[in-house]
Amino acid sequence: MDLPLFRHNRRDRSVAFKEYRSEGGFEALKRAITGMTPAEVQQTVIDSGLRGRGGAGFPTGKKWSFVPRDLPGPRWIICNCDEMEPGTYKDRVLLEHNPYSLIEGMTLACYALGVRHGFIFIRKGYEQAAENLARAIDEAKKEGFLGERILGSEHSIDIDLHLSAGRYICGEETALINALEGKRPNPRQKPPFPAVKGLWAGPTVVNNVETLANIPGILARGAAWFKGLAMNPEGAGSKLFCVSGSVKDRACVELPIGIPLGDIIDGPCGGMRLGKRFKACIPGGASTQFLTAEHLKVPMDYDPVAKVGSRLGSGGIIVFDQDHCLVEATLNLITFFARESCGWCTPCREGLPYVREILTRIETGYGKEDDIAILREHIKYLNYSFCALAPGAMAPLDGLLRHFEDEVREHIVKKKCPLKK
Ligand code: L3W
Repeated sequence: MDLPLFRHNRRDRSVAFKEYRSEGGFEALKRAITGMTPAEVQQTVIDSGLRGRGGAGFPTGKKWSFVPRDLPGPRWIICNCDEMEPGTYKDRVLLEHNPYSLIEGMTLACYALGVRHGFIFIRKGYEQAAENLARAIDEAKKEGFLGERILGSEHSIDIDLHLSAGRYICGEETALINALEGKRPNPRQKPPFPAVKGLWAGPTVVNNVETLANIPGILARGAAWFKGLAMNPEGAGSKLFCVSGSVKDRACVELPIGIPLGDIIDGPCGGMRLGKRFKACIPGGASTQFLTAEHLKVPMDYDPVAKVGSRLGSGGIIVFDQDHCLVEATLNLITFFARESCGWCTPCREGLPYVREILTRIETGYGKEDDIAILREHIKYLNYSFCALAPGAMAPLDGLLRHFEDEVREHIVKKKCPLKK
């Protein structure tokens, strides 16, 4: 199947500018700038059904339409490349193979929204991706696809690369905006949403790398083509799934939206490792609820996954087998979130270390029967935090208690982890 995101990829190196061009790269931008109005570009994205690929799945065209057009002063686009969600490495793979789709997609987004200046906020440590992007920006500028008077038109667009200071919270869109302004990266109150009041108080669209990298394909081949890529009738496009854990081949693969979960594991991932049995997986990065063997036929699209109590999230699938203790796995994730809390609000700052403490005592054989009820209460309390970090952290715990309460209770009754000798 001709899927758009990895189609220019070479096996073990980044595609070159010339190669990208000769395979049709930057043609969508050329056509848009010379023959489409910004409103037409935006309408095509709305019609395509593209949803945000960073985790929340918010409709991209709809987000763009929140940007007020009549306000004086600049508006901004930020590409969120602060990929730090445990289990998620898709944006890194995408950019290490091909930085051009993002640059072209971001330039198209700037054109559609009347933005003069865009920023790519990239995770510290993504050196190869950052190097590729810096080179791609230079090349695009030299060839007239970026910078002053693009392709001789009256449109000028610049893109800057900004290295994150390296904390998970910087990926939360409003914390990211604070970081970019040189402030401490605490999240801001929403509303106002960034689309209305964001960077330096101007309207700001924050989109994920994969989201923006999809725009050239949508403009080149049309909204109907994009919709038709999905395997389920209500879906649209392809999705990058980055799989880790107990599968034979851990890989980042591009597949149609709506492909059943089990087909990802048994297809490109070669099935389970060492003849192990599938026990559960986290479908979309650490802040999503566990899915179990009964969910292997669920189409991997936003609404079907939400219907079974989880989220498609970022597409970072972590697979567990029968020998994995899911109390320990959840504890591992909670430890990450407790460390990365910015400490701004009390439920998150105090609640996450407490949940970590309870899970530690359950895992090490010191759990008490009422710990399960206390954990359940905390899932409720931590949903009243300032931003999505704490509710996200509660997602795997919620899944653990929903699907594996017996395993948690067994730890408490046996006063040890039943999976450890
Ligand atoms: C204008 C409205 N804009 C919503 C915008 C909002 C944002 C987007 C989604 O967190 C999730 C989080 C992680 N007017 C609007 C509006 N918007 N209503 O739509 O908003 P929201 O609040 O649903 O999500 P969020 O706060 O952006 C994103 C989850 O993704 N996640 C995280 C993955 C992290 C990575 C990474 O490290 N790169 O991928 C995975 O599942 O937990 O729930 O732009 O402004 N009325």
